[in-house]
Amino acid sequence: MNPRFSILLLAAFATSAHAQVSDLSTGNDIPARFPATTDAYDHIRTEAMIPMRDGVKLHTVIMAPKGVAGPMPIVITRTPYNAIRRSEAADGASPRLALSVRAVADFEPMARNGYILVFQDVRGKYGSEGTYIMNLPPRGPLNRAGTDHATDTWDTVDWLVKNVPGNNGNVAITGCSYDGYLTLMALFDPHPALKAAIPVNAMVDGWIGDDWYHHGAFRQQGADWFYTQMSTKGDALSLPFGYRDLYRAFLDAGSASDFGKRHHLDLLPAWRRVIDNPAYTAFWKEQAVHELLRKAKVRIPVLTVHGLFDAEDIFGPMASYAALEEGDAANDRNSLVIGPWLHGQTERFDGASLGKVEWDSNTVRHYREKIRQPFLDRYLKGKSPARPLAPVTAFETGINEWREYDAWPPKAQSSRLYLHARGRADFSQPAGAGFTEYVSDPAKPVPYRLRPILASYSEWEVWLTGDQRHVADRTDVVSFVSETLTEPLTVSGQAIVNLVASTTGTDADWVVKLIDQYPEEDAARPAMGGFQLMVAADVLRGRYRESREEGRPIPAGKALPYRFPLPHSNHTFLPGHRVVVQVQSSWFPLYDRNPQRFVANIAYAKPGDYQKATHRIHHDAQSASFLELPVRRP
Ligand code: PG9
Repeated sequence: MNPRFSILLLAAFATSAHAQVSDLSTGNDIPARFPATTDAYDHIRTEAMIPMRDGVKLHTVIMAPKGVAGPMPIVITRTPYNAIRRSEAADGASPRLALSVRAVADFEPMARNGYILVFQDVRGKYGSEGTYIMNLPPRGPLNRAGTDHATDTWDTVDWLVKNVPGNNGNVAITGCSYDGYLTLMALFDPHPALKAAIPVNAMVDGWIGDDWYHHGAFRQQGADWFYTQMSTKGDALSLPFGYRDLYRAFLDAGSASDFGKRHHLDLLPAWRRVIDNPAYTAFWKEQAVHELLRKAKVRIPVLTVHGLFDAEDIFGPMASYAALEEGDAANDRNSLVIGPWLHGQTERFDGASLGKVEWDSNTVRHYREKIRQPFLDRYLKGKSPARPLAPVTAFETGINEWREYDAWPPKAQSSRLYLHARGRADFSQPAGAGFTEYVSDPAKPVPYRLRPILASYSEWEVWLTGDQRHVADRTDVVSFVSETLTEPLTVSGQAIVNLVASTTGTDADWVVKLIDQYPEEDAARPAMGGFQLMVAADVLRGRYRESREEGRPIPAGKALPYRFPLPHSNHTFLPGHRVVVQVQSSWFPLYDRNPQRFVANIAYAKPGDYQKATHRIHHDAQSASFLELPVRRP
């Protein structure tokens, strides 16, 4: 062997022998610095800690497309749900901006059209400094600090336009749900560079009809949101229900507060604030975003996005739109798009169908390309749209077509659909005496969707389009059904429930659903035969029938009026279909059970408070029960 070669071999052997015995515990497999492979990126991704006026720094991800000619506008999303997650592809890292922002917010058309995208963690969450207060109200009686989400947005916009290379000085803010609420918050003190806002499915009022209560009935199923969102600064914990079927999980626990205690929710200040404020007192009124917006004199163009089947914030968007509309006398700044969508649909999914119901076209793509992008291009790039955006663009379900209106709701005639004996419904007033009776037993509440009710979010979000036949034959659900329609019936706006009802108890919930019942057989869509689609539905906690501010016992046995609006709809009941009104007194476990015996706060009801009660829906000449339907003529 060549002596030189053998020396080399020896050296190699010695090195490897040495490596085998080295002390691994002194090293670190994670280097102090690792340069991510960003050369192939079509954008520049940076992270910054942006200082607010009180010194708190907010963690911000900035994604600027490369190679765009000319300065670019900025679109910000502020979130309590993790700015990093908002800016990363769900199915693996991608060098392409358009793919990266598909994860939670589908901003692909913005990426393609040369927009800088910015995602920021709100105070106290994920990478940001400071403390977190759920839905921190604007500065005022409920927030005495010198900062709020409006000032944080102002400071962020100011920093971005001064520090992000290549920006054109025009900024928009958008976001869905909580992020939509944050979008509305920015309107209270807008930076001059803030040129447009797109609140999507925004939470606006926690008591009237969004996340926490609907007309006083507590939405206890939100418990897992509190658990995940506020037990840690990130989202390290998910609520371990210990049950496959949430129906059993909540029933076995007892009241909402008993359920909360089981899972230490009583240690979370926000949970306690919500369950300890069951009436519409100053606590809720002072933070009702639509009421605050009414006074705010907003001058910024706003495009409000509403989903007709939004399981979380079905009240907020329409309420904030209506409030902003009051300040838009020229009807040129404030616009609305209403789609056949679930909560967050426009951000996360295509929109050709929802559950089993088909819409015959990709409604979300239409929104992203034909509505959102021209709106942004107009206000942030000064580009005139090919076709001006209508003040209101609304999808009409049933007919499955887009419609344009000057205002919402469009002109309609209020028509009374009366409830009659033997489960009939029609537009004629009842003549004789009568009532329909059912026994509501809190020990066997009506499930709001088909059991088992899984904790899975994807099952939850589509429930409003679920087939209502799953409860139609229960003895504690009463149905009033119209004749088969011979002509189309279009309902645009809010149906108003007018029940005259009595109970043998001293409190009761009234759940009312307006349903489109499909023909028993449908050759075009055989699987939809007899389907019951909930067009609009809601609940009123009976104790609030006279005053939202104060719950009052119901005098047992007394027929009393209960009046409340259902969420907006824009629906045509087609010939061959029937209109159905279902009434029931529980919607479990989404809403906590009304014990049907008046107690000070239902969230703290004791096992002995829950009692069966017999409820009557009256339909005689003097005490008629009906739905006022906003019927739109073609
Ligand atoms: N609906 C959720 C939420 C909004 C506001 C407060 C709390 C929860 C959301 O999806 O963000």
